[in-house]
This record gives sequence, structure tokens and C-alpha cells, in this order.
Amino acid sequence: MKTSVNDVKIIEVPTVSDTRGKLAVVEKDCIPFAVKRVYYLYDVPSDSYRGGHAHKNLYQFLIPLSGSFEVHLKDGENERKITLNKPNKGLLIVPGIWREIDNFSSGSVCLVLASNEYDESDYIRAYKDFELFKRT
Ligand code: T46
Repeated sequence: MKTSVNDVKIIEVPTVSDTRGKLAVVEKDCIPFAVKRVYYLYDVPSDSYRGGHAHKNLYQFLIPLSGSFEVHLKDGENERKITLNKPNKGLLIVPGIWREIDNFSSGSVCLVLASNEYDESDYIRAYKDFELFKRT
């Protein structure tokens, strides 16, 4: 699969702001897929490490609803590290990208919008298998 870490991008979520606070809206044109699943990470210990896998077909949009964390990305050739710390800036992760997530701040919450339902067969959990997958 030819996707690269350069296909991963920050997308700003349109936000309505007034004296009562801010309201951010993810509507259909904001991200390039239809949402079929929503999940979130919370109560994450600061030394926790999540991810450590890639997806074959899944698109995801990660939003740091609260706090911050780091996303380490690999495509088999290049690497990128992105810190997410603004609730109006989410990260679009395309299929075929290895990710590891760490450095969670206290009380951080990671909301994930996903293009498909949970399917364990969509995961590549061994890095060697990921390297093979990227060569096909
Ligand atoms: C990613 C980060 C941000 C389910 O039963 N349903 C689900 O929708 C999900 C996502 C997971 N699970 C089960 C499967 C495992 O037994 O929950 C357990 C932990 O799942 P996973 O290894 O996927 O957890 P994370 O936090 O390492 O990764 C997840 C996403 O899979 C991943 O793509 O970017 O959240």
C-alpha cells in the first residue's frame, strides 16, 4: 500500500465561538469519510502507550478533546511525530500507517471518529507484517 506519513494531516474543525464558549462541529465535508464508529480514550495513565499497529483500510480522525498526547507515525520509509493539543485540530490518519501514541497529559481525552466498525482483521499488529504489507 502506497500511503505515506505525508498523507496524514491536521484538519481544523470549524468552530462557533461566543461569550458562552466554543462549539466545534465535524460535519460531512470536514473529513473525507463517513463516520461509522466513535470511540474515545480516557483515564489514560501518563506513561501509557497505545496503538502499536496499523490498519489496512480504516480512516480515522483523532481529536484531543482535552489535554495532549503525541502520535508517532511510520509508513515503512519515513516517520513523523505530531503533538495533538487543540480540541479544534484533529488528525486524519489514512490506512496503511503505523501509529504509536504516548505522552498523555493528565486528564487527556482522545476522541476517534472511524470509517468502519471494529474489525480485528483490519489490524496489522506486528511491525514485520506491516513492512510486508507496505511492499505489496
Ligand atoms: C488508534 C487509537 C487511538 C473494541 O472492542 N472496539 C473498538 O472499537 C476498539 C477501537 C477496540 N476494541 C478492543 C480491541 C482490544 O481488545 O479494545 C482493545 C484495545 O483496542 P486497541 O488495541 O485498538 O486500542 P488502542 O488504544 O491501542 O488503539 C485504538 C485504535 O485501534 C487505534 O487505531 O489509533 O485507538
